[in-house]
Amino acid sequence: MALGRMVDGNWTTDWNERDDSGKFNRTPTKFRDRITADGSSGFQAASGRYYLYISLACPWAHRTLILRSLKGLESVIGLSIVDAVLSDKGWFFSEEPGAIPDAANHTEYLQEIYLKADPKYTGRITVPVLWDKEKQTIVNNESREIIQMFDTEFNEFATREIDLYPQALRQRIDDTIDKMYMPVNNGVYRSGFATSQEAYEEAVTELFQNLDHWETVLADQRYLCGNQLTEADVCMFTTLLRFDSVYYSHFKCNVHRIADYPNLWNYLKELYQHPQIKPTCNLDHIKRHYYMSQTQINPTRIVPIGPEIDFEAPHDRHRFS
Ligand SMILES: N[C@@H](CCC(=O)N[C@@H](CS)C(=O)NCC(=O)O)C(=O)O
Repeated sequence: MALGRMVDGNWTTDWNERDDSGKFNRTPTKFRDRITADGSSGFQAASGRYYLYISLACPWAHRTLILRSLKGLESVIGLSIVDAVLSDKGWFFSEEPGAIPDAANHTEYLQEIYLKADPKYTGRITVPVLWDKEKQTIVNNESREIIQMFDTEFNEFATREIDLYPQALRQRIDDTIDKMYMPVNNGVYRSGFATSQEAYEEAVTELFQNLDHWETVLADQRYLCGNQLTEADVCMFTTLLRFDSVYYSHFKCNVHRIADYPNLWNYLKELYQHPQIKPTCNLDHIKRHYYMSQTQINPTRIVPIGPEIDFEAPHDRHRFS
């Protein structure tokens, strides 16, 4: 089992996103079209037209599942969930618990979707993927853009009234997501995928400086951008959820646990217990994915039993209401 990518439509396992100093450099995603409510982009919001491919393990894909759930778009946007563990041809569909086969294209491997969209595709085969059944192509494979489309362009179809990108807070939400991306969301990967001591230490130091910062922010307000849940919280949540079970040990992000930060920990429990978020969380897929797929980090593929974490324990965030 090795991480792979496509080069001109051919699968190769010579995966390498590190520079000479051992730093992990994430390659930008390639499909960046936009669905709009009025259709001016060529992709009009509609019910039944779009289909989402995700992994329950992946923090980026998890963001999109949460938005689909919070907005109540379950019957509007179709869903397939890949097997937790990567195969030697990347993500694949299975019928293991939690997984959902590909009902839109009936493929076996996610790479087939990328090749349908672009037979000469070069790049990684990542989730999330938002597929357009009408144009038979990938609209977008960048989580941050997908959550925004679900949030702002599907209001005609949403069955729950919630706005996680309110006009008055947009600049603040964008700045917050930008600010946490490198040190936190990507920071855990920069730490875990580093291949030099210097690159690792730089990433981990920045990560914990940033967690310390958000800990103080959450001492004074309920959510990252004030007292209202926004897209920024969804982006932070999916990283925090995986932290103590995976990033702390597998990615060596072990200066502190999230459970050691009173505000971050209570904030994490509050979000986990949200009735539309909890059903999207699957710690079994999360743990098996990282420990069994990233064999360059964990060659034995043994999945640790612990730690025991009680996400259901009472939280104290009501103090802000
Ligand atoms: N920038 C992308 C990142 C997506 C991403 O890296 N997904 C990972 C899983 S966490 C993936 O699919 N990796 C499989 C691979 O690279 O082979 C986003 O935010 O959507």
